Amino acid sequence: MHIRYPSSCLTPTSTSFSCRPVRCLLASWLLFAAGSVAAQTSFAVISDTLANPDNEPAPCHPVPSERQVRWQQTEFYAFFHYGMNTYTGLEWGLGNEADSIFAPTSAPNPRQWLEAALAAGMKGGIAVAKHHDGFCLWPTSTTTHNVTRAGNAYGRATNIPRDFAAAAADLGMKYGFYVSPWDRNSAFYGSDGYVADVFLRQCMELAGYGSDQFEMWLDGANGGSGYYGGRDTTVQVDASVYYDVPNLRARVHQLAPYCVMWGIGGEARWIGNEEGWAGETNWSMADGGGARGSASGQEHGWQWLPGESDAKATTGGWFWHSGETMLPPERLFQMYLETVGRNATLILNCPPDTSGALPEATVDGLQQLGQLLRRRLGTDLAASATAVASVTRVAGRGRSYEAARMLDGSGDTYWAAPDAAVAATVTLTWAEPQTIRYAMLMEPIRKGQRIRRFHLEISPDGTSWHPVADGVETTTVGYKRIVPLNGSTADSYGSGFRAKALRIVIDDSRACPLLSRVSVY
Ligand code: FUL
Repeated sequence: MHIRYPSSCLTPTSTSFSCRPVRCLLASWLLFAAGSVAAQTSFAVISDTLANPDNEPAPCHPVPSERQVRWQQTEFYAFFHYGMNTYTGLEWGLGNEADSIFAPTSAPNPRQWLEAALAAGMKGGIAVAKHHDGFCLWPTSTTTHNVTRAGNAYGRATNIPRDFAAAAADLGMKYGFYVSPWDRNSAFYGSDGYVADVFLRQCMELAGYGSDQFEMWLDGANGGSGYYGGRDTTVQVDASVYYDVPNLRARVHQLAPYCVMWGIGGEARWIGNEEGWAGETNWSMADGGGARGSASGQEHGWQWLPGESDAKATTGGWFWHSGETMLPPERLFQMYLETVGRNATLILNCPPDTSGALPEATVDGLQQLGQLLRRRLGTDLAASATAVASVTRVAGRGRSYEAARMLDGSGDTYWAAPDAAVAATVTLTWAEPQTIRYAMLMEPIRKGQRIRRFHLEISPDGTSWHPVADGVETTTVGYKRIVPLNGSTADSYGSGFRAKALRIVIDDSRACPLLSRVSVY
């Protein structure tokens, strides 16, 4: 048997079979004593000895925090840019806007925003609570530049964080807030007082709107010209130290333990473009710099820093502008494939208009997107297939790793190869040929991101094989990878392929490969 030992996943805390000298000696002795045919059985014996009764594979570091795992599971969510700019037509307010300009023509309706997002298949949303202009969409104690001094009664009764959190809870959706570190209104911006007495307190007030929020967006746009309480000047800060991020993160997490601090918060990274695409190769690791952005991450990055792709669903800016239209559902579907389908999350911006609600065309467009997603990715043909793997890890006492674990609908169970394998093949076979268009793969990321190269093959009859997904960079998998079998995300529906079987060939992995789910559509 040809054994290749993975090098990058062995850790001091590893409790499974590993290359550390003592374990290797013990393993060799056991293998010798039991004879070569008992090699796999002796894994179970060893793992009992080493207090790994489930024979779990060792994590391949770095690994995500529980907070980052839950965040990644949100996958697809909405971005709602609404605020002072909605009423000035600007994208970046200067900070000198009179409070009275904020005057919604009816009561802002975050529930309507989230209902539309839900119809598109999104699992949550992030609402702007304060943009760079500094106007706060809740009655904050940190500045008078807030809704309590708005231009009409609808404005003065507005409390976006309160109503957004309540609507999300009602609809079973996740929620979070965008709070701009850069504040072009604040007289204190640039001083330590701004960080401690304004910005930190604003974040704490927002965290207080719900301990279950999943993300706080801490934008990377920082410093420049502004009103700054009448100073009308330019203020530059060094964002890497100015905001006292470690303290900010710790304080917010006391109130909202599963709230990922995005961007300068250092727990998730900008994907590096605002066009709705991630790299086909996309590692969830990087060497820091969450706000700087990277479409592909870094295989050898020291930190778990997963990518989020922010994109606009409309033709205008982030805020609503008269005359803008929705992008076609096909284009949004393509964005979905190129972000969620490439190990990133997608935050799709849908701006409410001056009434405080999403325009009808946006609601319609989101509904059509939801229909496309359901029609194309809603029926998992893998459910009626049988799965066989070329190699399978020996079961532990309370956990098994056979290929069927990829099809059981649970993200917690997974197929696993033995420690010594970094390549393997998994084959799905149907009783009758199926028409298939996409393959979806998921790694159980709690164990780290492992697969570095794979390819896909189909068989019309179960005996002859040919490659599919021509031209697709089938490298990383990560939390989720969706591969269009005709090779195109732009024209991915097509007539499909008739297949009696689909073979996933894992060519190389940082550590023994694991798959928690395979779906076929
Ligand atoms: C950027 C901001 O400057 C834009 O106005 C917008 O909010 C976008 C999502 O992030 O950095």
